[in-house]
Amino acid sequence: MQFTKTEGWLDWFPNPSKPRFPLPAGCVDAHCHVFGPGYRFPYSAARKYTPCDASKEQLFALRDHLGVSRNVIVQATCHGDDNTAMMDACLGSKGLAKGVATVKSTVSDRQLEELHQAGVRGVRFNFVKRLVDITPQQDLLQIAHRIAPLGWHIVVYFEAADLEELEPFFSRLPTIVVVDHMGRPNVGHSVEGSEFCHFLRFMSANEHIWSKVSCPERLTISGPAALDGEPQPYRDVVPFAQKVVQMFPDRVLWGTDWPHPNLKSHMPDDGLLVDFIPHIAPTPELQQRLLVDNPMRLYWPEET
Ligand code: 0GY
Repeated sequence: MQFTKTEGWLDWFPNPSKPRFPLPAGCVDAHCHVFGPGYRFPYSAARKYTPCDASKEQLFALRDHLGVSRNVIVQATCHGDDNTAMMDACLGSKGLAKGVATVKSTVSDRQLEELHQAGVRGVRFNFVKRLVDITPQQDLLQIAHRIAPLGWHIVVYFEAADLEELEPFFSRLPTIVVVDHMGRPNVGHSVEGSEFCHFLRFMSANEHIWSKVSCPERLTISGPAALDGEPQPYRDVVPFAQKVVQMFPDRVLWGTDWPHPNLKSHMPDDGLLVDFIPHIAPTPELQQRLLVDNPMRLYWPEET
């Protein structure tokens, strides 16, 4: 089947720079995707966008280029609840990739077992209205109680404005809950402003909430800046991510978000996304927790 990607949607950065920041041994890219290829793994009929193909081979080549050791491949909405492309990538990774799936409440025990065997260790609940039709919370709770005994966790994606409404639901979830991209703060506001303070209070009050300090390319207003120009890549996002790492060093994850779905303004150089890390996690101890210890505890606990 042939698919044509959504108009205006950029292809990923073709020749990422070699990062200046040397990643620690065992670094995990805890948020990335595979898309198709569409002729092998067709995109969902209910999708809100059509991506460019991004295969497991291309993801693994990027992993090696950046000096990353392992990947967590997150099911993206364009594949709906058909997890086969993500599972195929995990199974083809020689144990170096785990997955986060999307399932319906009607998923069978056997399907959950197959997902587990492929390397899935979490499910994603997406509340971003431009990406999905919203699933009733009752269905999500049912899923949460089905996957908890498997030792899985839940990844949630939402916009900052929706936190207040969703907070009681998140607080009731029976597993670790990982928030994508710090709950998408408006980095044009102050890091001390009410919106971001709300997010920090939410994390402080709920020890089962973790956060990915990812996606500066999605959150930035100032832009990436050139390698030799601005010394801090994505400088307007730095104070936000730095604060989350500093306050919750054992509950943070980092990821590239390759191949960066839905970006229309600029496509990030993935090398620069690595060079963002020492600005948000300034010490080797913080870097080790963010990039190795925390994701290993969540996705490869048998090795820790
Ligand atoms: C991301 C961000 C986006 C898309 C998806 O599943 C998805 O389609 O997550 C987005 O458009 O903000 O984390 O990949």
